[in-house]
Amino acid sequence: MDAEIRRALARVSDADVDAYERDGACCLRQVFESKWLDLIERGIEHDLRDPGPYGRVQSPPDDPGFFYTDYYMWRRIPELRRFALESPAGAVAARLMRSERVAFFFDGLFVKEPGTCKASAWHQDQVYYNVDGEQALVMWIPIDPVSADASLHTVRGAHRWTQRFERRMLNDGRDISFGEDAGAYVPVPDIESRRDEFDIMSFDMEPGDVVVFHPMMLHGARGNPSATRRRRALQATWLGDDAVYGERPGDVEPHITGHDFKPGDCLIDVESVFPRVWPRA
Ligand SMILES: O=C(O)CCC(=O)C(=O)O
Repeated sequence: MDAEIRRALARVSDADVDAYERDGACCLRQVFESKWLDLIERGIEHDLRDPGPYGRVQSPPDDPGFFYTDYYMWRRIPELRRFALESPAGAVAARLMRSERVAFFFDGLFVKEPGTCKASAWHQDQVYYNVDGEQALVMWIPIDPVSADASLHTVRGAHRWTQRFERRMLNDGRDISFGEDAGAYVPVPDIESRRDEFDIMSFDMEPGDVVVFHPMMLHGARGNPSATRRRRALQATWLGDDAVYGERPGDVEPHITGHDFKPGDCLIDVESVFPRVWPRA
């Protein structure tokens, strides 16, 4: 195992793995060294200059700031492809998921410029895409210092709740479930106006820190109240041994393309769609 991977894995204690399993999320400190943060920053700026087909402005025109998202950047942007395939992130994901093998699924971008009011509504990620199974993991990687108020918020233990919450577009709140199974989704509780009823976790974070969370976790984020500081975060999602194709009613985001999967098919066996990042070749 190379020294860089050893250093990253040394940042993940047994207590972190237990917290991830028990709470559904935890914050790991100083996992990514500056060379990876520089690469991510260059990749993010590349995407902002040259948005991809999934790039979207999420804030309304009268928002004093600017909120932009994108996904599947790794397919177009060499810096983000390199981070996905070559950084120690895959090894860290393997340890947290206790998975023998890890494949990369997709990346996402969440940029909130200073003064942005638009929030990221509370949601679960896994209901948006065709992945079932326990061994999937999301990393939220800010490249700017971010206060707990403006960073990612998760509800402790919500990955074990049985509900699947309604899937809505971030910019206009449109429900994207339809068809006969659409009724399986229930409204997201109004967490913002009843925050003290929920056990909400959030962290002051520095570049290099990462929040890892299970994709069934209920999570969201406020705007960026800072007058001067940008809030740029890369999201990276990884799949482990038990991740299989699952059906969803209506629209999905992101779409899985490049292979005709059937429900129950093991995803990480298909390396042309989900590049294997752990163990290293
Ligand atoms: O950064 C944000 O505002 C939201 C992030 C998020 O929802 C995600 O990573 O799935």
